[in-house]
Amino acid sequence: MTINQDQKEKNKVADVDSQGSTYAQPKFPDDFQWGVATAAYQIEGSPNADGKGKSIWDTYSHIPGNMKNNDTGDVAIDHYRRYKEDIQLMKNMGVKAYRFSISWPRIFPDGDGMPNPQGLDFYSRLVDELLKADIKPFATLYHWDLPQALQDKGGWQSRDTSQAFGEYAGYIAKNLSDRVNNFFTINEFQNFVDMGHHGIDMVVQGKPVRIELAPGLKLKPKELNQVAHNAVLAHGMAVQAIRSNGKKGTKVGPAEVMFCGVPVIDTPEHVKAAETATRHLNARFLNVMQTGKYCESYLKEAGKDAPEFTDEDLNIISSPVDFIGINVYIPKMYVMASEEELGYLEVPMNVSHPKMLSPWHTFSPEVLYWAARLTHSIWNPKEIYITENGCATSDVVDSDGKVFDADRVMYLRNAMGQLQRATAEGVPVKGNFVWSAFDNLEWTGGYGTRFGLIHVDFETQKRTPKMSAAWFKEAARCNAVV
Ligand code: BGP
Repeated sequence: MTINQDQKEKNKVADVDSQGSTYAQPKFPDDFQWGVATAAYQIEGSPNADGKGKSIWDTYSHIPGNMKNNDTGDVAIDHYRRYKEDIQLMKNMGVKAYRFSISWPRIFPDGDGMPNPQGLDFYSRLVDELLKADIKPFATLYHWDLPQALQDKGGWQSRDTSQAFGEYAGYIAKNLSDRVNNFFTINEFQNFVDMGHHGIDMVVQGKPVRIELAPGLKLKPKELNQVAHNAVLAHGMAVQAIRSNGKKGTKVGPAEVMFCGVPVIDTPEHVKAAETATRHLNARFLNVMQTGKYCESYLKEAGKDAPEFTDEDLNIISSPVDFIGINVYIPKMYVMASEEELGYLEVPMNVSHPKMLSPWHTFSPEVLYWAARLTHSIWNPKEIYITENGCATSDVVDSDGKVFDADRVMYLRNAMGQLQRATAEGVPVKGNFVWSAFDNLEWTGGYGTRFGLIHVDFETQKRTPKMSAAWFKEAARCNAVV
């Protein structure tokens, strides 16, 4: 991109965020957290450093054909070694809260048994550095990098994995809860269960898209439902372990990808239809975690393929949480009221529906409002966090070394506007974590899909804050949509 001198002057706005906006914007509540999110495998690199064990992603990404361009997380953005510089960049961008994930096989190289003190030490140093930068740490315990040793013993098909996860969670709480006050158990149950253990075929704007994650299995329906059950059981065991090992006042909750039905029109009958759809869409995960029951419609639909479970399992799964974290990118569907048995009808999405860069990513900022509002009305948690939202755009570094991602700014402004609307109506949303702080390895999409507020040159590891980072800084400073 080349720009002339005049435009350059105007574009200075990307650098002069410190001057501040002058008009009144709708504010978020005073205690609202302006955060960014990342995940261990997507940024850390150093897969064998300091006694780390192998994860299923180390295995999966090295199988030719699994990843775009055969990319792997071996180097990623080298965050394991550059974490201090990265925290400084976040501080400069006005970040107040950081959601990162802990790599289970760094802590327990074999998944269970003997912990690896050097693995813990990395996260301990990371947390200290964050606190020094006045950034609040929010740690996710599982962002998909299962120790390969546990996969070899049956992975999430085995309830021993749920048990091992509980023990790992307790160990982390014991060692980090003196400085980390908030823990998310598992990231996106629906996605790692279904995409990792069956794969998903979607039709997006008329085109077929297949999405798969490690370990890349294709299980039968009953086995898949059992994996889902073992995942929520692991969550419940982790909640209990954090309660008994963590410092008093330590908070915990899930970080689930919210499958949200957005009502076509905000009228009572369509909103009711959206609630019914949303409850049903989250039956295996959020709904059972919050209610301690698998809903009838799910059990009926699953029939003989329903998971095996006990009442005691349901008690563990529904151990009380302090908040619900939801990752919100797209509505699962638009719905309207219907006389049919389900009580709702899916409204087809036009091919002309606007979208962002990723094939699955329709631009539907109103889902932020509805996901928050429906989480509140259906499950009524004390607090809600948006644990991820953001978009990939086709960023380029221009000849002046700048990245003008006006479309990401547009996306964030609209999404945050919708979230502000929810907080103004009294929905207890306590914070938002933009996905992502940095461009990174976007799973099977490799390094081609840039979600960061900070651009990363994957050859040189040079970091460049994008225009959206300046927008974020100003919005966080004003605690408003700017
Ligand atoms: C979420 C994951 C993130 C991140 C994000 C971007 O599902 O929790 O880790 O990757 O999606 O989407 P993607 O990389 O799948 O395009």
